[in-house]
Amino acid sequence: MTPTPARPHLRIATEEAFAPPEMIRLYEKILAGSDVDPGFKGLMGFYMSSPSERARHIMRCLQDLDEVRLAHMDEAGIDHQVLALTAPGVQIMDTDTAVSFARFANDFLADAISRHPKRFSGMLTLPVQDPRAAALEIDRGVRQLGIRAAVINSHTHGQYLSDPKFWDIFAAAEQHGVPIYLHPNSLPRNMIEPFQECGLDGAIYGFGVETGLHALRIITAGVFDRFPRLQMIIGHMGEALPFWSYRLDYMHQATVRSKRYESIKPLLKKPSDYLRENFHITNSGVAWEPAIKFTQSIVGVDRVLYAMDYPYQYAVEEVGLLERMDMSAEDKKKFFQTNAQALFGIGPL
Ligand code: 1DF
Ligand code: MN
Repeated sequence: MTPTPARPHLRIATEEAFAPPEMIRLYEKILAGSDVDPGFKGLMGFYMSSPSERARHIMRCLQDLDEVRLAHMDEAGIDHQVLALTAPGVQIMDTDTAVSFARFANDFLADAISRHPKRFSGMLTLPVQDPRAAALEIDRGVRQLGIRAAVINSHTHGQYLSDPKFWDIFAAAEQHGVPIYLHPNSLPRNMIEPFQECGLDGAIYGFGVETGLHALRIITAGVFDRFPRLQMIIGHMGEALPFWSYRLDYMHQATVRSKRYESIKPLLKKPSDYLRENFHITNSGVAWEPAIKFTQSIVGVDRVLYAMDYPYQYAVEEVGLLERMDMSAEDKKKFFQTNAQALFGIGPL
């Protein structure tokens, strides 16, 4: 194999998952209960019980924020990880548990960052079920823990952030300059069947469809007209939304003009304008030069960032593949390092 070339930039990976052992214990209780969410059972229920090598490797890596993870980062040439509590995080829990566990998980994350400040930064977990508490946790996380981004794992028990009842979260994020990473979740009960019966509900396709839908719902609900400075992040090459831009713009306008739906109202800008002005896109799971360059051409080179999706896609060879992209040294440095430093407030490393 061609060795990974030396480079004039650091590598910051921006969608990297962890799980405190205490959360795995809590998930065991949820999975032992009645009427378990089928998506949760199919996802975390699988990883927590499968004897397969992949599942056991993932469970071990998720729960380590010291030797194992740092060794893997060194092996792959990753200088710094932006950590996020793995999906579904606290969003599968009941509201009271979500509120208290989010605080625990964020303190746990802040501890790991303080043990390895050059290697880790992170995103706050939010108890979306209680939007006021989630807004307060953004405030606490920024002021007390020094964490300057947040993650939301798509829908919460089938509910979407396009509903104004959640918009206290957006108000707090905008006020604090906290970008929100809209990360996939397993599919909600009312969507999963046609995906799961053919095995396509997970990261292979279902995640992208559902998270892309969620991002679009946020756009078409007018969230960015109400919160114009709010920044969101979406992974997996924008969950294909850049590729949809032309059709989204054309059909959004046509739908508004025909007054076909109460819920599709006029927006100040075209859907693709919000992608360019309110979204950052990571290449998590997609080490593919044509898709990365196409996305840069749609949203600009300052808004496309590197991510590995450790430990779900711990693929060391992809780092070299991305280093060898035919791209200027300046743009490559933006992709691997400086866009992430600016967005997540990561200082000199
Ligand atoms: C998987 C993929 C699981 C991603 C994840 O979290 C995840 C997977 C539970 O392959 O089952 O974050 N991903 O982002 O692609
Ligand atoms: Mn992920």
